[in-house]
Amino acid sequence: MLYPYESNTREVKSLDGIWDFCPDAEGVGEQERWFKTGLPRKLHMPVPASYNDITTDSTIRDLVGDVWYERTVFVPSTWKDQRIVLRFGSVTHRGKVWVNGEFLMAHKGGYLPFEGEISQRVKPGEKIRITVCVNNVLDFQMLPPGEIEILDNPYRYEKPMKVQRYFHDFYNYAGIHRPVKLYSTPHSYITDVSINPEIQGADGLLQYAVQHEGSGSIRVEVRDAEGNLAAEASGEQGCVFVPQAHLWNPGKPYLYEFTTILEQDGEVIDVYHQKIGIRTVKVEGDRFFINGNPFYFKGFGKHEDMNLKGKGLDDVTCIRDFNLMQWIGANSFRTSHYPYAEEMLDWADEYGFVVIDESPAVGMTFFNEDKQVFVPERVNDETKSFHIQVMQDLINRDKNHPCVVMWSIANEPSSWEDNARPYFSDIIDAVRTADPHRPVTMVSYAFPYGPKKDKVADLLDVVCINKYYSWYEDSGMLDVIEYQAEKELTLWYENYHKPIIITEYGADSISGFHSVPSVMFTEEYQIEMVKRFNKVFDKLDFVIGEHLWAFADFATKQGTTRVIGNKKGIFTRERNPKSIAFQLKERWSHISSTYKNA
Ligand code: BDP
Repeated sequence: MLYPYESNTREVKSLDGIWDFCPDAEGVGEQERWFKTGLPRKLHMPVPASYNDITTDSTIRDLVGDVWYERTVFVPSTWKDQRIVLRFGSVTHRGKVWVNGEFLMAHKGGYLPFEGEISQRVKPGEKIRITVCVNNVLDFQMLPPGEIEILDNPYRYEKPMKVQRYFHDFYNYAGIHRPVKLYSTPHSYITDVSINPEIQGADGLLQYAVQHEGSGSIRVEVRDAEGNLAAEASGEQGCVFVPQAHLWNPGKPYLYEFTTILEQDGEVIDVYHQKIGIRTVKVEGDRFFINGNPFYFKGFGKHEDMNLKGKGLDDVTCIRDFNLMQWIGANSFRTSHYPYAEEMLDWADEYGFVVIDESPAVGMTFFNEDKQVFVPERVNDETKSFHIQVMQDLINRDKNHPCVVMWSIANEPSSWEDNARPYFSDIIDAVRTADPHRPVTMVSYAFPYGPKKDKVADLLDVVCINKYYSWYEDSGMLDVIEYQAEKELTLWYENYHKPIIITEYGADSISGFHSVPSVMFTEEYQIEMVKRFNKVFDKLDFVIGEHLWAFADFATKQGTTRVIGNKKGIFTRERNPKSIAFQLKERWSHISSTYKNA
């Protein structure tokens, strides 16, 4: 799905701002036709943002079920004879949308965009009422999965209580998380553009394919960063040859503008501009190559997470994060554990950050041998079809971003279960069909068996491992790290002969907690742990990357192991450095992006 960028044939109106909001814990809104009557209660709710931390009402923060948003806006009077589209960047986890009381569309899945045409329902120059019902329930057919439990033990509860259980370690924020846009296109319009770059000597070759509605012919233009025409071609698909191409390199990005033009009888009908980069990715032997150079991943697993805004897209945090990642000398991050906002990937393209783009398949494990996940009553064929759909939508959304170098199909599933293999092998096949050009990975924890019982790793291009020696296992015993890390990573390599990225390692540290000798939760323990892991990475040639867990502290559900959230951040939730940040900055200043260049 194309991002709604403006052009001289397309206009965009932002619907971000304060919407009316009404909780509906009992789920009566649809039956009572709130989309016709208007919301019975009108609280103020900013969009984009999670609704959880905005009010002071715990029944809103902890609500399991529906909430409603509503807003009236003018459709610009200049949009006569235009196709008009309403688009949501993400609604977490399910959204239903009505326009002027009439049902428009429904979407499942909290981290990808959806849109609907409303040209036939609205009149330019008039006001429209948009009503959205948002549902935050997680079940085993959703990504991430979850389970509703009814607590009805009369000895403990006065009346039955509904609670949302989930098995991932970040707060189940919900709401309209990403920008809402109304946009116009001509009635004949460009629907999709796919671009795959190749490098031939000093030149770039862009294989492209365009889809459009309505008649007309296609022409494409490629302009350099100064706006000079670098190449052009005609036809719905073909190759554009860019002589003496500037490459998009990690830390040294160069972006071209790729313009797609739909014309008829010499008249321009529709124009779509997007930025693209010329770069290649390939995994060969023990190396991950970007533009033919071996790449070493230095960076983080991140979260979309901020005080008050929760998972709402926040430009301030977004740009601050890129500045901090540059300051510390990182070159990459993983969109743990779900697809991030499209705007964030645009910035990664601009800043030259390399991205591992992850699906929302997280928490598909109980870390327990006896309780299986991949069984008909839990993660089943219906989940798999949805998972495949999510991967296809994700690839379709992000395929043209040079920053995206690899797809991650899941984080820490029970990959030792027999049924995990057919499940993930179908997903991997679907990903490879949708994008034959990028490698595929899955992030493993491999609890409790290491590589021996893993049923999926041999199907992947890169093995990604999360490890917490001296934290969750052997807590407080820093001395075990080097022995255990070297042993287990070597075992993974000997089993699969694939390059390995450590996609998570880290310790909670509460900013301001200190001790000598170090103890868990102090800033010193976090530093010592990381140093010991690093010694092993430096020794093992097949380790091609290190991503700390996590970039910043973040919110989680409440529990005895979390003190107001997960504190494994290298930065605090407010984006200030902990002591470990200076240690990493020093280390990474000596490690180039092509470190371990064989
Ligand atoms: C890993 C998970 C990550 C958690 C982390 C932790 O991938 O989502 O936040 O553990 O416990 O296993 O800090």
